[in-house]
Formats: sequence, structure tokens, C-alpha cells
Amino acid sequence: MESTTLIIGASGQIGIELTMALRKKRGNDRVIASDIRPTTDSDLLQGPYEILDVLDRASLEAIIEKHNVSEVYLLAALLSATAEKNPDFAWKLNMDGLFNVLELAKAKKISKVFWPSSIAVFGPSTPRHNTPQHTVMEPTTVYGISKLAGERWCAYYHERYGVDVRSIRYPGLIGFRSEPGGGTTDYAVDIFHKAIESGSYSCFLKEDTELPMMMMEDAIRATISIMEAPSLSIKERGGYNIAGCSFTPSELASIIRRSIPSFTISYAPDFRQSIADSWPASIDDHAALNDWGWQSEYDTDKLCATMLSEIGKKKAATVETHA
Ligand code: AKB
Repeated sequence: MESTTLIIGASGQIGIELTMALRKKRGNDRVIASDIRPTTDSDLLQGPYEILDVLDRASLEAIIEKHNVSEVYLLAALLSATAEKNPDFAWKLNMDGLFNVLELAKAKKISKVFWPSSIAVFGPSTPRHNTPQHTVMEPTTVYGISKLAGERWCAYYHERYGVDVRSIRYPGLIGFRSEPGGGTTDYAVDIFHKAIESGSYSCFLKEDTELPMMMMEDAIRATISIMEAPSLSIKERGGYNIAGCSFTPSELASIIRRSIPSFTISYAPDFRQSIADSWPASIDDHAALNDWGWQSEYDTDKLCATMLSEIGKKKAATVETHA
């Protein structure tokens, strides 16, 4: 039986797109999608789909054996905003899920692991602009603390047990295919939907809050390319900085107004403002460029143009279907 790839958390914002991209490359049957709930998503159902709670190590091991899985992408996690509402469970899911996968890799049940880190590993004492790969890291959110601890555990399992684990510090991810799931950067997806649906948006961050962001297509390319890079070229076994573009809500609104001149935005900052204020504004990703050739293809203008045109097409198709 040929070896397969398992995606844990396949119904999430990254999971759906990563499943589709990997199935395109490797074939539907060689990429096993899994999530804690059943799905009706027709793309996920193009290939095998398993119900899996990553906290249940025995079931995880059974699925790995059943499908001869050699490579795992572990995407199941609580993101920053949701994690602040449920810190105990966020810590449990984000850490124990990782341990379950790392332990199976240590036992040689799988040979390669991808685990997502985040810009949330940084904190208010980190240099905000062009944040370096190695710098002060004092995160103030439960999500950031879990990501920083997770990075150190990944590096430890690599150093001590030879586990081939690879990781990226994702910025805010912007895509049109799937909804974001409880992050502080989610506004930068919602704004496009609201601009097209109603022409106005109430933003939960202040107008001048600059954050690092990335088009989903770039993020999927980065994820697959770090996993395909030769093991010896991966020098950072915690997590790599990767940069796309950086912008504020008011800059995004101005660019949207070029296509929708009547678009209006108002600001009603909530608890997510202090999370955003603790994160970098822009990222230095030279280590990823030097070690495995990472380069972003989307600046803010291209990201906005893509989001407006793709969401516009989707809405038009929905209207036609219902007409
Ligand atoms: C979040 O906002 O929590 C995520 C992230 C930056 O990791 N998008």
C-alpha cells in the first residue's frame, strides 16, 4: 500500500485549501482529510475523510495505520481570539494535540510532521517592525504562549529524538475559499465579504493597527515548499518567520474604495485590539528565503484585487443559482 498524507483539522480555513492543493499534486486517495466533525464540503469528500479528535491518541494511531500515513499536517488548534475565551481548553488542544503527533513520530509511526506556528509567538517587548527570526519573545496571549511552547517542543523532539518536524510562523491568512476561525486577523477577510454584500463594515480593530498578513495561496505554497525541502536545509526546527504584506484597516478600506467608491468603514475596537497591539507590524523572513527559498507573490494591492474579484464571482454564482 502506498504511503499517504494525513491532514488533521482539514475543515478549517487552511485545512480545506491545503487538502485541495495536496490532492491536486498527489492524487485524491493519497491525502486523508480529517476533522472532529463530519463534513458536507464536496472538495473534502473528493478523497478519504475521517472523523478524528486529535486528543484521542489511540484513534489517531489507528487512522495512521489504516491509511499507511507517513506525513502529518496538524492544523487543529484554537486561534487567538477563541483561545482567550477558553484558555484551559486552548492550552489542552494546542499542546496535547501536538504531543500526540510528536510521540507517534518519535515512535517512527510517521516520518514527517508539519505544525503551524504564528506571529503570536511574539509579544509587546519584541521589535515591532521587521521582526527578526531570533528576538525577544514574551507572548501575552494563551495562543501565543502555546505556540512558543510548541515551537520549543518541536525543536526538542528534533534535537533529542531526530523527529523531522517543520513549522512556519503564519501571519494573518486571507482567503476567499473558506472562513477564518476565531483569530484576531479575521477582520481582513470579513471586510471583503461585507464590502461586497452591504458596502459597509464595522471593524473590531482601530484604523491604524498594522499587522502582517498573507494571501492564502502564498501560505499554501510556503507550507508545501517547507515540507518538500531537503531535511538538511531546514535549520530552524522551531518555526520560520514568513512575510507577505502588512497593512492597517484604514489602508485596506482605501484600496477597497478604488473598486467600491461608496464603501464605508467604522471602528469599534474590542478585546482583540490588545491582542493585535502585542503583535509585530511587519516580519523579516530572510531565514526562510536563505534556507528553503521562500518568497511571497502577493502585495497588498494584488491581495485586495484577488479577494474582491473572487468573492464577487462567488456571490454572483450564488445569486444565479437562486434566481
Ligand atoms: C490569529 O489571528 O489568531 C491567527 C494568527 C495570526 O495566528 N490568524
